[in-house]
Amino acid sequence: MKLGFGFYRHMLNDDYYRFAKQCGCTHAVVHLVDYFKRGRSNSAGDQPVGDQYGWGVAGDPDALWSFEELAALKSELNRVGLELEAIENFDPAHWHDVLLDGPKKKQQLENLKTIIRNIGRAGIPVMGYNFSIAGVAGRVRFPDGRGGAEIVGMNGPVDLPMPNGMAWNIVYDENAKPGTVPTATREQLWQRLRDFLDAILPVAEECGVKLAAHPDDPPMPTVRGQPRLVYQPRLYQELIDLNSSPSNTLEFCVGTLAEMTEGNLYEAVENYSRQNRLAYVHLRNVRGKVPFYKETFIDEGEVDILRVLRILKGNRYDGVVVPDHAPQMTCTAPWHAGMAFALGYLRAAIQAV
Ligand SMILES: [Mn+2]
Repeated sequence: MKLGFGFYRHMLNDDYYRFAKQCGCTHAVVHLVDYFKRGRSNSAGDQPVGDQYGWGVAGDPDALWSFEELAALKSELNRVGLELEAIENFDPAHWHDVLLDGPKKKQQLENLKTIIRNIGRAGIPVMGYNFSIAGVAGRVRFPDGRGGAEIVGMNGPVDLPMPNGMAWNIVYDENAKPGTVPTATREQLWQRLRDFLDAILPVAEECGVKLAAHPDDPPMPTVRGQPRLVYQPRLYQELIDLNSSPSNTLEFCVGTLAEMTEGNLYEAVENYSRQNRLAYVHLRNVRGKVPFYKETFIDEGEVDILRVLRILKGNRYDGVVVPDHAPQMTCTAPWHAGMAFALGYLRAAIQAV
């Protein structure tokens, strides 16, 4: 297994590259979406949480990620000795109507194909995505992690309706007419996913790109009044069974699986890694289940991290493992310290198994 570093957009510079390398990472997972663009309550110093207004404002709908910028990013990372394993998440500017089944859906599916072709041509093996109407919404900060660390979690269901112009917890149209996004049915949502996979997977397969699905975080049946796809471990199987393409894979988030109310985490890790469907793994620790849980430091919480790694190894998983989030630590560099702690623990754990 390989240790990966998750770069948010504002971290794409030499200082962060060197920091990742110094932590022992060999691989990079890059978020090209700027989650913090004009966010009202969402600072770039931590993982994005936001409030009812979402994380911030989407990118430029006409600026599709080009081959040139992807290839330049890859060579920049290679120069410091990091492999670019995956791009994580589409920009809502590029696919809001794919999620919402809106009028621009057809054009946006074509645009996503262009992005996938560019990713493939640049030699990046994985595109991670999270097919979710409300996205990573409804989480809050708590001041009471170990030693008074600030941590993130959920403190009850959040079903306040989404305003028009918002998808995936980001505003894509600041001039949308007043009102809220109509609630989709569960069947409609699965049909939208099917349309997306049917359109994109053949292109991804042709280009040698794996399309990797993140489960719903937080894994509630509904968030902001909208249904969710993968909010129990068994629902990952339904996603896999929708399309037999080898590019139909998982961005396997162990922390999110641990927050789910049904099933057994270790059986889920065993089941999906045995099927050889994991494109890459998010690994962090957590205490509790939705709608009441808290992310914790990686060495506490309810997930036996070493047991998860042993199961992965037993099924010959040889891909990238990346801490998707880590609690901040009290010092002059809270994000760096929290991430270095998680990475050091994971590096030792990978060596130990
Ligand atoms: Mn995750």
